[in-house]
Amino acid sequence: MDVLLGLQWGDEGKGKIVDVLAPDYELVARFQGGPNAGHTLEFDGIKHVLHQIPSGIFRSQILNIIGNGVVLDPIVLQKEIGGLAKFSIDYRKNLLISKKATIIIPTHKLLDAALEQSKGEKKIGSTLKGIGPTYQDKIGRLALRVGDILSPDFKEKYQALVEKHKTTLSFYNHPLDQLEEMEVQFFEAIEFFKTLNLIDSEYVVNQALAAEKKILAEGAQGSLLDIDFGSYPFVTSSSTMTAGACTGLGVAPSRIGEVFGIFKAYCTRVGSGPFPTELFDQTGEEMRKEGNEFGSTTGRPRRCGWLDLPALKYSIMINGVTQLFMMKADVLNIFEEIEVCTHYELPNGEQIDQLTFEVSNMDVKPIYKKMKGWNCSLEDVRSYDEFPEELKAYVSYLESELNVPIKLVSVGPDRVQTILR
Ligand code: 2SA
Ligand code: MG
Repeated sequence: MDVLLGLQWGDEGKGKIVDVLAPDYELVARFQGGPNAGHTLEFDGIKHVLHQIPSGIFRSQILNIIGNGVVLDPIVLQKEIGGLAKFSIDYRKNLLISKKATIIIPTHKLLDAALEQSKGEKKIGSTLKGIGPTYQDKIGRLALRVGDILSPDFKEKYQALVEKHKTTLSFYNHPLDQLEEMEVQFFEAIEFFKTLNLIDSEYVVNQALAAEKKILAEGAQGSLLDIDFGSYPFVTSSSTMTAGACTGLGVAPSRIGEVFGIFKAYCTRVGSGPFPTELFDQTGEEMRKEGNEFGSTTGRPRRCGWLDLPALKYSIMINGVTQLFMMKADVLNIFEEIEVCTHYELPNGEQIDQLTFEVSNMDVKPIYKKMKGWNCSLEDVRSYDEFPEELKAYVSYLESELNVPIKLVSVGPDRVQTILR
């Protein structure tokens, strides 16, 4: 099984790459996260954003699996499937959902909002999709799972959990007036959910591996948002790294093949938390505009900054990345000079290139290497040979620093603007 991951804070362009790689695979599986994800695919002049459904869904020969590690919102799923109607996709055949995936219930979303509000200035900047509270219940051994919806006492189990949530919500003085309407939608969605293909996905995945079928595990969010290795507490609540693909699908570590690490030629982040190379000036503003950096789930403007090598090296290390894919190089076309952060300077003047515990908890000053920009359009570039010298120099420099080959450079949103090396 190959794994595809974002190496930064999400939005690296994973959706586009899954779409490019998909023809080589028979199965595409999501292993963590849920409706907080926004994977954008563009083809035949159509732009489509997927949240919970794996990005292989537009290819009829691919089986798409939502694995046990995912937290699933039935209301969002019903809407998402509804949005696929115009593509005539046989989702009852091509979309399989693990009975062991966890269900997001309406009060999880209220709790997400209540917890964020209670944090004031220190809020995580969550997508308010109920991700944190749902994973909390999963680890706390309280959650409802997809398989539970088929049991006759589902409503009682649901009600017991809601009562617990209500106690917490009342502690935070959080209003419950939307709950009734949300519950009507939720139970409607549950009826629809029952008609879907609910399976024990670990068997399907391992049988496919035994039959030498090619599987692609599609990560969501990014390594710097990982619950263990991200900039805690400003992280998401799942394991966004290669190891998460093992637990989130029930696949042994020895079955992992290639690990594709996706990164943008610069950095973005939505939500709060440290971001050493963040630009607060005109340059950052231009990056956001040129890269159309707005959240695909929430529409929030993304924070923008130069590429951060210590962070990228860290993500490559914890994931065992074997191939790098660099996205959105064309966004840097507008700059005469490009900067890359090579080290962080600590308040005591020391320079380091590691993401230590301390670094995530203090203001560090990025030390930059300046490089000449290519400062021209890449629109018609179709091969590496046609790259301007400055872009070739950028790619070679990164490769020499990262010690992993950059196998693909994306120079635009279209499939043909994806250059293999
Ligand atoms: P959550 O909702 O509990 O997972 O939020 C916790 C942190 O994780 C960040 N996060 C994301 N960062 C980038 N992209 C994400 N998906 C959407 C997108 C986000 C959007 O593709 O654009 O539309 O705003 C994503 N999901 C979670 C989040 O910002 C918090 O910092
Ligand atoms: Mg996204």
